[in-house]
Amino acid sequence: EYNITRPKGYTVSYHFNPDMEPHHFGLTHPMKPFRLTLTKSLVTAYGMNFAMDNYNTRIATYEELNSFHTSDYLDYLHMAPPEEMPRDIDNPDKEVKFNLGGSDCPLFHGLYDYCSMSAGSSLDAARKICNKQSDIAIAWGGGLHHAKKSEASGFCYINDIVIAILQLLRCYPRVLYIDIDVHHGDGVEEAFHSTDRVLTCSFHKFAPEVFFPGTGGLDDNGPKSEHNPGAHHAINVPLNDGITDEQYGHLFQSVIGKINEKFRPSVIALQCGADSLAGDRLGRFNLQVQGHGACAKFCKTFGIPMIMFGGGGYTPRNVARAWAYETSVAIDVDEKINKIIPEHTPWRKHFVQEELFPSLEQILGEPRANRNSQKRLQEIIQHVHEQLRFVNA
Ligand code: ZLS
Ligand code: CA
Ligand code: ZN
Repeated sequence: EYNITRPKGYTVSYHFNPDMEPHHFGLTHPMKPFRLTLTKSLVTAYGMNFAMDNYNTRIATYEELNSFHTSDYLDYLHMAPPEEMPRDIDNPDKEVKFNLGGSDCPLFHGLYDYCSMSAGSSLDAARKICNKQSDIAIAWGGGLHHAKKSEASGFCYINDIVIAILQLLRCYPRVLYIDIDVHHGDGVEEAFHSTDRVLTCSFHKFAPEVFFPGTGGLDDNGPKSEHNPGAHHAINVPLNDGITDEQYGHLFQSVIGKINEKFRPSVIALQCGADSLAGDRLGRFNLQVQGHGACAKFCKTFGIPMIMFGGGGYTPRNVARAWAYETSVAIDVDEKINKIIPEHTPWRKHFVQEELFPSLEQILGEPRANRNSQKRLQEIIQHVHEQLRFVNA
């Protein structure tokens, strides 16, 4: 309908597992797997599927999960019965193993399958990049950046990103990991803190004590020891509430532009957590779909292969719009879609009829007060540029 055709000269693949959607973290839990189906529907509604290779992904095997996670942890994740949940509530003192079964990382029916599906999508995407069948591979079901090798954390049980990057490292010398989720990408940063073959860079809201996970300060650049090749290969961009498209875009381009110059990555892994959008249930920023998508657009200008993962995102209709828009960036039809997506959403008609608001060009809702001064943002850029003096490809 919108005349969406394949991009010229490169291939984009979309990796999706429809069986993730029926999984539930619990009624009140902010993580809603149906946002993945919502995204896929929007992508298909615009005909974008005709411009990509579409794969229904397989589940990751135990051995594949074991490439990062310990057997102890995986065995417990596999066996832990959700039936134990009521007992936990009766006995709040009962120890929670591997941080499983609390309110952030509940045990639910089919948990292990759900995790294997998420990791399977990301791993399939990485393999397509490795064997050059794809130049941009999209896995919105992945992006679960907090999981540690023996611990669940912040809605994340299996770190599909780490597993996918380990796959990329088999075929490429250097991987640049970029994380635009509103939370710090601590699990990925930690997993690669002793190698100079992966440089991680997270942009996030930073307020230790009050905002999860509390790590990722400006001076956190990886363990600084003489013998650690990974020193200086963690870059963190700590931000305050209310940052705008304009500020974020400037920051992103100067930080990532410089990293690209110094580190010379062979491939990019971009975590597109959509909780950095305005109006997110957990987030604090004021990014619009266009500003969020501009990050993917800028990364694409480097002309190297790229995986795009999902991640956070707790206002499902906005998550779907952002990831559908970013899919359009990948296949180079964002100019066409740009005009359509922001205004033409399945909810527009309803909202207009109800006269709730006349246009969906902007994510509506009370914008948050912007607590990011130009001076502070300039200091951040300065610090990052200084850090990068120690990084050489
Ligand atoms: O990056 O802030 C925390 C930890 C707590 C406070 C909340 N309580 C429930 C547990 C202890 C210190 N956790 C964060 C985790 C954020 C994870 C982001 C993941 C990602 O986007 C990648 C996917 C947090 N923030 C908000 C909540 N948890 C939260 C909000 C509402 C609820 C409902 C379900 C559960 C309990 C009530 C819950 C958690
Ligand atoms: Ca982040
Ligand atoms: Zn997040």
